[in-house]
Order: sequence, then C-alpha cells, then structure tokens
Amino acid sequence: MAVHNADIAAALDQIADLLELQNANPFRVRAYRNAARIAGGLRFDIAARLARGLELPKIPGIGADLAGKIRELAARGSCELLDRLKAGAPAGITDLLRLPGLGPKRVRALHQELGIGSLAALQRAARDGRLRALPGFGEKTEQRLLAAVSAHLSKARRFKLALAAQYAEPYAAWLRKAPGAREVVVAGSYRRMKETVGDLDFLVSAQPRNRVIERFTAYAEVREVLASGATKASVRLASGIQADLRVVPPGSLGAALHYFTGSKAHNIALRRSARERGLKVNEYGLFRGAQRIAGDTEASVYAALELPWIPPELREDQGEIEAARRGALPHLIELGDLRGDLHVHTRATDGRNTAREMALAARARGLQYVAITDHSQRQTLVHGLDAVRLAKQIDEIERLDRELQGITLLTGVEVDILEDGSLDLPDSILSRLDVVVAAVHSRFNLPRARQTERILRALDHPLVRLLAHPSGRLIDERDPYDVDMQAVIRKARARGVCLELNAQPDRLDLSDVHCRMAKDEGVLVCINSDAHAADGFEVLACGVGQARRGWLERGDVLNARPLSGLRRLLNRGRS
Ligand code: DGT
Ligand code: CA
Ligand code: CA
Repeated sequence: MAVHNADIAAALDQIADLLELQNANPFRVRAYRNAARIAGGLRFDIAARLARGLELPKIPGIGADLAGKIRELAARGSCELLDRLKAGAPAGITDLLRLPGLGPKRVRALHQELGIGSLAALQRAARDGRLRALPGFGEKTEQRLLAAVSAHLSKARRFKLALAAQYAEPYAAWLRKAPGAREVVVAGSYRRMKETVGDLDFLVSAQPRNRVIERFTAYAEVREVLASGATKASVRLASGIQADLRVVPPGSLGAALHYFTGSKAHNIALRRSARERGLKVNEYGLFRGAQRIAGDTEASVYAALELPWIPPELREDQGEIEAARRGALPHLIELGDLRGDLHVHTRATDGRNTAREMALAARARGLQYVAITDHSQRQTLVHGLDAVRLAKQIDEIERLDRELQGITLLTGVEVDILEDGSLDLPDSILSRLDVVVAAVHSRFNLPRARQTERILRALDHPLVRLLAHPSGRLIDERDPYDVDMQAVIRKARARGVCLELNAQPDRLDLSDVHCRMAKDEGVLVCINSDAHAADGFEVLACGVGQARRGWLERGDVLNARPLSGLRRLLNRGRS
C-alpha cells in the first residue's frame, strides 16, 4: 500500500501533537510541525522516490535525524518514535487537540485528572458535569466544550482541497489507463475548488465495452468497495476518503460533467430556468420533449439555455445564473495574472530558505516582485525580528535587489498586532519598509467588540498596507476570531488598506464570501503564498481558486498589478 506525502505529513504532525502533550521542548515540537508542512508540500512523491532507490534531496529544515524518520514513515507508514509515543498515550487523545479551546495544557489536565483520552470520553464527562471541578475549567467552559465536541462528532469528515488533490490526481492518472477510457475528470466540489471536499466524484467518458469500473475498484488504495455496478461504483480509500465513479458515453460527457460538478443548488436553479423554456436537463443531456438538443459539451448545455458557460467556481447559486443572463459574469482572475507576492518568510524567522533563494524561486515562477515579510519580535518562538535585526535585513534586501536581475525585492515585515491594536515594532523602523503587513497572532479569544476595535486600530495606523489572514481561522482546527468583518472591510476601504487572501491550504483566509464582500466594497485583495520555503509558491494556485470562488477579477487583486501600479498603491496615503 502506497504511503503518500500527506500520510507522512499526518504522522509527523501526530508526533508533534504527542510530544506537545508530553510537554516536550517547544523547538522540538516545532521541528516536527515544520517537517510535516514540508513533507505535505513537496512536489515529488517521497515513497515512490525512495522505492526507486533514490535518496531524498537535501531539504532545508530537514536534518539527518528527521530525514531518517521520513524514510521510516515512507517505508511502513509509521516509525519507531511514533510507535513509542502512541504506546504511551490513549489512542484518541490527539483528537482532543482539534477542538477549539483545548490546548496541550488542558488536554493533559483532562487526561491526568479525569482519565479522558478521547472525544467520546470528553463528551460523557461534560454531559455528567465532571469538567467544572477541574481548576481553570468552570461551568461555562464545560458547556462550551460540550457544544464543541458534539458539533465535531456529528460533522462528517471533510478533506482540505490540497490534501484531496494528493489522493485524486494519482487516482485519475490510474483511471486514464483503463482500457476504453477517453476523458477522466474529477467533478463535484473538487472541480469547484471548494476549500474542503466531502468526497471525490470521478467522471469517465468511455467506449461501450470498457474496463473502467474494474480498474477503479482494483486501485491499490481501495480499502472497501461500497458499490459496484455497470456504470457506477463507490469505494473508500485507505486514507478514509470516499470516491464515486460514473462512466458515461463520450456523447453525453458534457451533460454528465455539468450534473456532477454541481453544486446541487446551481443545478436546481438551472433546471428551473430550463423548465421555464419548456426544456429538461439531466445528467444525460438537455431535452425538448423526447428530443435531445444538447449535452456533448458543457458549453452546449448552457448555450441551449442561451447562457454563456459558467466557470465551476461560481456554480453555487449565488447570483451567477442571473449574471450570466445579463452578460455580467466576472472575468475571473487566473494564476498567470499574479505579478508578485507580498508575504514571504526566510530563515531570519521561521522560513527555511534565504531571501536570495526565495527571490530566485519567485523569479523562476515568473513573478515580477516579492516582498520579504518575516515575523516581528513578539514571535519569540520563531526568533521574530526586533528593530535592530530588521534594519540589518532591510540593508541586506536592498543589496540583494540591486544585485539580482529579473525580480524586484521589496522590504517588509509581518508585524504582530498587539492586544490593544498597536504594532509590535516602532514607526521609526516600519517607515523604512516598502510594505507593512499586519497580523493577529495572539489573544484569539477576545470578545467581538474588543477584537474588532483592536483590528480597526491597527488599520488606522498610517503605515499598515495589508492585513494578513484577516479572520485567523485554520480550517478544521481553529475557528475564525470573533470579529465584525464588515467593519474591518469598511475600515480597510476608508484607509486604503488591502486584505490578504492567504493561500496556505489550511488557511485560505479571506474566505470566498469575504472576498466578494471586499470586492463589493472596493477593497483590493492580495493573494499571498505566505511561503516558508522556496517551493512554497505552489499554494498560490489554491489561493487563486478561492479568489475565483469569491468572484474576483484581475482588477480586484493588488498583486495582479505590475510593479509600478503596486508602488503607487503602496505609497498612497503616505506623506
Ligand atoms: P461534497 O462532496 O460534499 O464536497 O460536495 P459535492 O458538491 O461534490 O457533492 P456530492 O459529492 O454529493 O455530489 C456531486 C455533485 O452531484 C453535486 O455537486 C451535484 C450533483 N448532485 C448530487 N446529488 C444531487 C441531487 O440530488 N440533485 C442534483 N440536481 N444534483 C445532485
Ligand atoms: Ca463530492
Ligand atoms: Ca459524491
């Protein structure tokens, strides 16, 4: 059974969790977290490479010891350290860390004092009123945890888009080799670039006597065949993700693609519109009475309804059909429109490459400019920059910028917004930078009014040009902080500040809905990689997917501007 990079990343993350629960050295925990992120983002398949007898390349951030762990994980899905850590802890204890409001300290207390080692045990204890007795818990915390654990347990597991891609793409490649298969598409929420997907929906066009179903169920990672018929099948993979398959004749691929891309709400709205024209749409085609009038391509389905083709990312029944009818569909931003990146880390803080390496990687990706924005002093765990170190970095970046051809380096910082809304570095140093990116990294639990006031105050600071990951959420891990996003967006407009769409697959923050709100208010969005390594620019594709779901066009995106336009916007409002 193949071990995917994602599985290696999950194992490394689990090691970090278990070490954290043992109160291990935070730097050691962090090393495993970093390694998890690196492994999850690598462009080559680790296990396949090792199986071919090749060595792992030298990867900054992965020393000999970690590389050994990764080799072990790639070979058998676990390693000696993980086995040992798991043996010393209840099987479900790391699940507790996924709940909002539960950090390692509290989970340790729950386990040591009450023997709680799983979500189910926590739910029981909260129901029985046994948590409130613990120091630092109380009745309110108990109720909050009960609600959180119940919500978590009732929610079907969804997969982040980038993770789903790691399972979907090799599977699609496998299916393409099925005798008789023509086209293989992953439809559903995956094609709509939703930030998480519930399952994978494969659609294959094929000749009459094909072997697609056989090949689908014979895939090495299939753990369970849930259903298997003449034209459809469903399986569950070892990773836990479910995959559905439909096999259709080539002539109805368009109609099937439209149907299985969804969303369900979009399909229902479109069917209604067809009915008003005396037409019928289903997964086989578009019909007038018994006569089939369209369905070989998706565009033909829309054309028969006198509509232009609607990009999958818009198909959520959020006004896209009306916009199409009025000829007012947005001309959505594309990956190739991005000219630069304004949020990038280096070894000075928690990145793994030097500024030079990051700049060369950005250039190789075809970017015109890149801002180096390391953390500020408050972030002690990652050696955040104080004014003295930042001043040195500015000199270094300026030197580098003069030296390197074909890429412009901008100076910047990702400065912490402190609890009172002031910034973590003095104006005397911030005023030397091309771009000040402000971000909340602490006190996520402030009450709404105070959190909002804190962020608005930071936006009022005349040097702040960009608000990083504006909601602070980590998909499935940390809820957004309680903040009045409408007020933030309005303030951003008033101050000429841009909002970041952080493209990290577990952030994708702004959300699609907030992108659209920003656009409607005339606030520019900046799609940043938040890259921590030279290969970290790949995530920009996820960010662009999210931006497209938020109806953003090139003109709505700050870093789609060429350098000259960018400079004008960054200098706006400065004396
Ligand atoms: P997911 O998997 O939860 O992330 O979301 P989807 O959108 O991939 O949903 P899924 O996998 O249940 O179904 C795939 C597509 O099939 C869906 O987007 C639209 C279509 N579909 C499924 N059930 C229905 C239905 O009852 N009516 C209509 N019109 N379309 C459906
Ligand atoms: Ca699906
Ligand atoms: Ca499905």
